Amino acid sequence: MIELFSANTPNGKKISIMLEEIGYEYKVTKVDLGKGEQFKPEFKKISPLSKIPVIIDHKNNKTVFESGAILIYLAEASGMFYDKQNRLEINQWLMAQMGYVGPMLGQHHQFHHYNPGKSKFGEERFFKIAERIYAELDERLSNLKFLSGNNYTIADIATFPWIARHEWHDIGLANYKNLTRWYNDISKRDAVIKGFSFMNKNEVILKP
Ligand SMILES: N[C@@H](CCC(=O)N[C@@H](CS)C(=O)NCC(=O)O)C(=O)O
Repeated sequence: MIELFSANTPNGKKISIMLEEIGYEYKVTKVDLGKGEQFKPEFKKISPLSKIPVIIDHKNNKTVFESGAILIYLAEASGMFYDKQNRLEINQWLMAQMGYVGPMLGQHHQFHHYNPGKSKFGEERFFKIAERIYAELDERLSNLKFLSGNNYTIADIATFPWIARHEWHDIGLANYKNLTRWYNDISKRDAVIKGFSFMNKNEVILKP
């Protein structure tokens, strides 16, 4: 049994989606970030940087933090969504999500969605970067079904919950037809629908 320490954020949703996709039994332990629960000493023991998500694999007595590392761990354990023949490609797109797509869109959320009017520079900078990310992903998907090739992988699972915040981004997802096709294909998956609403059963995936 996997215990998932999480919150209802894109990084949190990556792991609930993956757990649904691989059909593992799991239990969610909510970490209230607003209340600062991530800084509690007992949580820091399993998450040295005080961040969600974290998993404990109780069967193997293993703890894993960092969403990319968790996805790799679960993909290796289940043998799913991390094809050995295509690992170099999958790793690149997974790392691009971890080091670029997620952190940049996260900053865009901070300046554009949560704190508009506080920093013109920040708003403009991250709006432009977010636009660039949409265009780059759209281009990548112009002749590929998924980010790492023609199969759905952990790179797509990592990226999807970030694009699912498209309403906050105000970029106009529908204008990016390849990215929209990818988004709609993933949105229809039962495991994605279930994993996406892991903390709020009424939460729906917004259409482009
Ligand atoms: N690189 C980390 C980022 C995780 C992350 O930023 N988590 C946020 C929520 S989405 C968090 O726990 N923030 C609380 C804090 O930093 O105090 C991962 O992908 O796991």
